[in-house]
Amino acid sequence: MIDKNLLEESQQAELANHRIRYDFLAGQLTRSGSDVEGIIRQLNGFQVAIPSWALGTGGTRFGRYGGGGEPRSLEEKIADVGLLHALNASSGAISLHIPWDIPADAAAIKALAADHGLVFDAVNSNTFQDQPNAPHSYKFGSLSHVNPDVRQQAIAHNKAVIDHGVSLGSKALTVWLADGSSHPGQNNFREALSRTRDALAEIYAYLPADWQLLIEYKPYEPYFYSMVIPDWGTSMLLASQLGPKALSLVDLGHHLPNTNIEQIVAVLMMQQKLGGFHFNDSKFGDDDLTVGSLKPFQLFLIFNELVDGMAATQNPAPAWMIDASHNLKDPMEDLLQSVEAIRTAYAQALIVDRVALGEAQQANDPVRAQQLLQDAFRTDVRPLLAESRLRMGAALDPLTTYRQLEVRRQLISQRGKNTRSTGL
Ligand code: PSV
Ligand code: MN
Repeated sequence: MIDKNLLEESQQAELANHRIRYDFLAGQLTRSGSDVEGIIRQLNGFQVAIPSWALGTGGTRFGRYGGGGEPRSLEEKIADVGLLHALNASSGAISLHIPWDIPADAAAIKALAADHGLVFDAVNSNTFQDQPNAPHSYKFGSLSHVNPDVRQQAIAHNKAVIDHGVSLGSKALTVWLADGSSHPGQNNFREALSRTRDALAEIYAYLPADWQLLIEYKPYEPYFYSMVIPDWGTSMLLASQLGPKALSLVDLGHHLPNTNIEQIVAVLMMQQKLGGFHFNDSKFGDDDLTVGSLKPFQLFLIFNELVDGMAATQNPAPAWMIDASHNLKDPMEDLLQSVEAIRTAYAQALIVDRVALGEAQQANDPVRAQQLLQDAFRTDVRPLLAESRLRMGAALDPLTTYRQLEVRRQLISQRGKNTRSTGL
């Protein structure tokens, strides 16, 4: 846990600088019509879940280079997320992937998380890896499999994941299916999709009344010819057929290059079907790069639609999560950078002059519309984020504090150099 006195001491010198920067920005924004206190309140309430598989080092099929001090258990993963949350006051939720992280004693795990100020976000099922004692293999699919026994095994797993989630206080199940084909002719597309829909309907029927089923899509990987749920249209089709508790989940890395993701967001929200978000950044595919590191403007445009959609549609509040596995960076540093990028895009979207934008659209004035978006995107909102953290007792600059307090060195000395986390 972070010692609050040490935290305060470490940033004492920076406080005066922050004040100058914040007062200047707040003054500027107020003059141009923004409600700065309202924005800070919205930022304070914005929490991005950390997935339990993101605290360890990932790898590729060509190898893995561990970073040291990785959490060896769910308890240590919770401690790591707690640490992030203590630093940024924005990572107050954890999302479990089962069976990578099965809570043996749910009450104790829930209490431990609460000690760190954390709640449990959506639980994720895993039918893309075979489990040691499972009678059936998912090599040729899970919910779409031609064999009803395999489908039943996958359905039972999803129900068990819901049970775990209920014991932890989660309110949603995220289903990502690795089902698909790598060879033309291998699958009957229509039959694979209708088997999937029927299997999802069984899982849907098992959901508690206040739960949601979030359906993720992905165009390729692990299969390279077809995926059963390749795109948002198929995901929304399934969600619409299943019922109001089923919604689509957008993972930024699950789009082909140049896809207009912000438009997908807008349409899903218009249909009240945007249930969740997995953040990452990518150059080529599902690259799991740091959020906002390559395409910050796209991230801003996405948040522009999210903010607009949250005000203008009846879409329920989506579940936010980072979905990335880190190969080179210290995972905790990467997560701090990712959360900061998400909050930056959110804050920039909050300062867009929406009335003027609507007028520009009505007047068919693309120059003015572009100018309005650029004004917001080019505003350095970092003092707003720092102010929000300061007011919540967190760090002015989480990454600098993380390094100053030598957190990773301490984790390595407690846990060892060669620990390995469950996950990817
Ligand atoms: C699949 O690529 C995915 O985005 C799904 O959300 C999985 O649950 C997660 O990554 C981890 O494999
Ligand atoms: Mn994902």
